[in-house]
Amino acid sequence: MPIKQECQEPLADKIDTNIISLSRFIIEKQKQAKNATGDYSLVLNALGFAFKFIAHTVRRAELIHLTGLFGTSNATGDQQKKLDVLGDEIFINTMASSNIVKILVSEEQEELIRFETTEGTYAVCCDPIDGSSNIDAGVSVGTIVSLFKITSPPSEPGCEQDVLRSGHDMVAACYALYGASTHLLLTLGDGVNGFTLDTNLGEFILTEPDVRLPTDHPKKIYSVNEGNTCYWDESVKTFFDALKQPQDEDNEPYSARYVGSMVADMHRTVLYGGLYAYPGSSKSRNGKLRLLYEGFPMAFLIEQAGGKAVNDKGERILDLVPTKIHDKTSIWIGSSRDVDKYLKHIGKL
Ligand code: FDP
Repeated sequence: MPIKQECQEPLADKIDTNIISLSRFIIEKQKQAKNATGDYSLVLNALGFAFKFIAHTVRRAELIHLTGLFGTSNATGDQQKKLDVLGDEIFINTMASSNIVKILVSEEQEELIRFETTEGTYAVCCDPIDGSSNIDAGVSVGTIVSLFKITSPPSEPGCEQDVLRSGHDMVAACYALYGASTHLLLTLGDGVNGFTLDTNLGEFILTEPDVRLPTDHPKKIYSVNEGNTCYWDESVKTFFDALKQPQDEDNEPYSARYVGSMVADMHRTVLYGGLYAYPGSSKSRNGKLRLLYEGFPMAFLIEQAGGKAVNDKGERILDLVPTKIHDKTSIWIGSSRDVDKYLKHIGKL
């Protein structure tokens, strides 16, 4: 049957029938882990489902009247959008039904949520819809998550101490970016892997294995809200002024890029390299970003991809320990070369 054979060859060339879905990736990781109980896989699968649900909702937001304000403020004082509230609800229900998550910290909830579970051994900290002030303009938003294993027995009720821990205690971190496609960047502490949501298959597919920040991207980028310049310390102002001048390495100044949606700015930083910063200012000494569900997970991902993350004082973000669940941190994060420039500027290198 020569005709059949002619069809098969080109098709086999184009379509990869041995793709790695997020579910397969998780199962393979579980097989590699000694004494795995399957709990970790359950919680990662629950997160994957929450991202798919939010992606689906964000895509339809305008059609189902989910744009605009909800009319309330969240735990951190920001005006809540309708999508913020829905994203939060999706997270609460998905984590509760996993039966393996004991504690949820959400940007949208003042107090941590304790789930009724006898098997819960994980704490999830999340910003369900980060960058939500951009939603109505159709700009990419994202979800950011840090995951901790709880050390107290499942029978004991969860408490704040289960998450008020050093960033080194995280067992996983990830973000989902709802852009032209939905991307998921995940670290389990052994590198970073990137997945893209195939909406027809309903699966995240591994598209960027072993992500590393580039060291040779043609553009050097800094990313910061320069509208805050008048509130910055002199040292921050002089640092960014210097980046706008030709640099020693190539005689070219840096380019500025700022979406104002942290996940979008970080995804660009992962792909193109560069420096993202949200420094402290006279308005807010610790900047704006939250340590538990913005600073920690982004620092874990960036370090695992070969970069660095520090605060204004040059302290490593992962060394910090929050004292309250919604603590803020200043942040300088991205390519090692660029974070090192800041560390040299403040005399810490
Ligand atoms: P948003 O308030 O829209 O949710 O931490 C939240 C965040 O967005 C980040 O995603 C974003 O990078 C930052 O705030 C933007 O803050 P500015 O508007 O002050 O630049």
